[in-house]
Formats: sequence, C-alpha cells, structure tokens
Amino acid sequence: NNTSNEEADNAGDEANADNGGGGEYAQEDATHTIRGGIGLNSDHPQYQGLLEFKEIVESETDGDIFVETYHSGQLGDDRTMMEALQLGSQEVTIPSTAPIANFVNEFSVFDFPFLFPDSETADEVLDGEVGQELLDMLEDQNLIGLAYWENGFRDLTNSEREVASMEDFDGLTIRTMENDLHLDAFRELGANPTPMAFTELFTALQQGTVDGQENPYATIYLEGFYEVQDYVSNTHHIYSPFVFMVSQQFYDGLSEDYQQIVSDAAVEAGEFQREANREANDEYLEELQNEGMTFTEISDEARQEMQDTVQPVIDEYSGEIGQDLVDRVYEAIEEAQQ
Ligand code: KDG
Repeated sequence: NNTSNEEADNAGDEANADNGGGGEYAQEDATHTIRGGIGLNSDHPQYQGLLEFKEIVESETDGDIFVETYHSGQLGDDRTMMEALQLGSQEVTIPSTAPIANFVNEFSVFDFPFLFPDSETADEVLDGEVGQELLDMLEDQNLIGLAYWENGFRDLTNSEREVASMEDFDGLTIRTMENDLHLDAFRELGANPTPMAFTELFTALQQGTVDGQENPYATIYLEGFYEVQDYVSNTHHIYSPFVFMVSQQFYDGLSEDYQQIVSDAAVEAGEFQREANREANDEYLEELQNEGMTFTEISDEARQEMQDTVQPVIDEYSGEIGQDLVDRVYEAIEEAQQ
C-alpha cells in the first residue's frame, strides 16, 4: 500500500493501467485515449473520482474517448506529470495546488496557512470568479485547468513526539511538498522542512530520512503512514485543493462537443470526489487511532500562535503574488461566509 520507485520506473507501460476492473469499452475502438495519472493510490477518493471521470466520458462519447487510469505515481510525481501534459505525452493529471505554484506562482495563494475556515467556503471561492481566474493562468503553461477537486486539510504526523504547540515543532525534520511557501512556513514554525515528491515519501518515513510529514487523514490512513508514524495532530494548517488539468495540446485537438463533455465530466466527477473525500477525512482519524497512533489535539490558542507566527511569510508571498489578487481571495472568502 505504498508507492515504490519500481512503479515509477514502469511509467508509461500500458500494461500497468488499472482501469478499475475494466470498463465497458475497448481502447482499440476509441479515436482518443486519455492517460490520467495521480500520485495517490487506488484506495484514495482521488482515484475513485478519476474512475468516475472515466465512466462519464466513455459513456457520453460511446467509447470514442477511452480513459486509462494510473495511480500511485505510476506515471511519475506531480511535477513530472505536469511536464508530460505540457509535452503532450500524457493527457490528464490532478495535482495539489502546491506543486502547481512552480508553474504559475499565483497558485500559492490557495496554500496560505489557515486561509480557508472550512471545505464549503473553499468550494465557493475555488468554484467562483477568482478560482476561474487562476485556472485561466494555466493556459500560458500549455495546461487547461478544468475543475478543483479536494485533497483537504493537512495534518501533521511524526515518529518523535506529540506535537501540541509550536515549541514541539522545534528541530523536527518534516517532508513538505515541493513548494517554497510550505517550506518557509514550516521554517518559521521552527521545524526543519525538506521538500520531496510524494512518490518518495513512504520510504523516507520508513527509513527515518525525515521524522514527519503532513497530509489529510485519508492519505495518512490509505497510504499506510501509520505503520511508520506514531503521532498525529489536528494542525489543519493548510487546505490543499487539487486541480483537474488537461494537456492543452490534447484538448485543442478535440471537437468542441468533446471538449464540453470532458470539461463537464471533470466538474461532475469532482463533485463526487469532494463528497467521498470529506467522508474519508471524517472517518479516518479514528482508524488511525485504532491502528495505534497517538492523537494530539491542537488548542485554539496554539493554532492562533501558529497562525500569528506564519503571518510574515503570508505577507511576503502576498507581495510576490500581487496584493490585489490576494485581497480578492480574502473578499471572496468573506462573501462565502455571509
Ligand atoms: O495525486 C496527488 C498527489 O500526487 C499529491 O499532490 C498529494 O498532497 C499530496 C502530497 O503530499 O504530495
């Protein structure tokens, strides 16, 4: 239940495609093939969402667009898959916004610590005007952003000690996603962060290369991190959206009808995925404790202290991204809560 380098080495090997037990349609009858790849494994709601996308697209096109689904980084890590989309050698991937910021730095705004108060507010902002504005920016990178899906609120795990407040971060080596804002925020909190692709993470935790990592409960449980991590805290420090993206080269080659089917399917499958994801994240904290992890609750005061500490990092990145855009995100959050 973890990802191995071996799987990554097999990237592109079609025999690897796991189409969820085989759909109704055959690839040889299709005009177009979409290779859709994700980093998380086949138990994760992200993969269930990808299978839902497959089902919708294949049935709406009567099998004329065939969807091959790959999980566990079989086609590579988030960055590699985005580059493959740019080159036209892969059609779909669904990365977190954090690694997308290396392509379009404005995406960092959605990864500001403690930005979204809850998932519903995130939905409204991401599905609204400012969310669309960010998706449109991907076009300069030959990527088409079709919808936001959900990774969720990130929580900290580690193998060293209970983390209840900021002092407990001191010196912990924590794997973060490959994103400068995440790195700077964890440095500010006193941790010793190190960026790493998701595909390397299980082994790094197992071998003790890093003490900890942060991901939503669903990932922590479904990827088996509880086997190599003893402590979990509900830091909820960052809300991670996913972006469902398509290679522009591929998308431009589709008829308008097919473009509409693909883009509607990304949204519809996303609704299904968000719901499944929320159920999973609600359910799995208890499972983690059943597996023997010690759960530490972060008090409101401790969370406020973390928020105050990372504020200078938020200010710095707001300057880089552009205060105007950042202000519009805050306004949209306020509006969503009214
Ligand atoms: O499929 C998405 C994953 O590759 C990745 O974005 C998950 O949150 C993630 C992480 O920690 O890398």
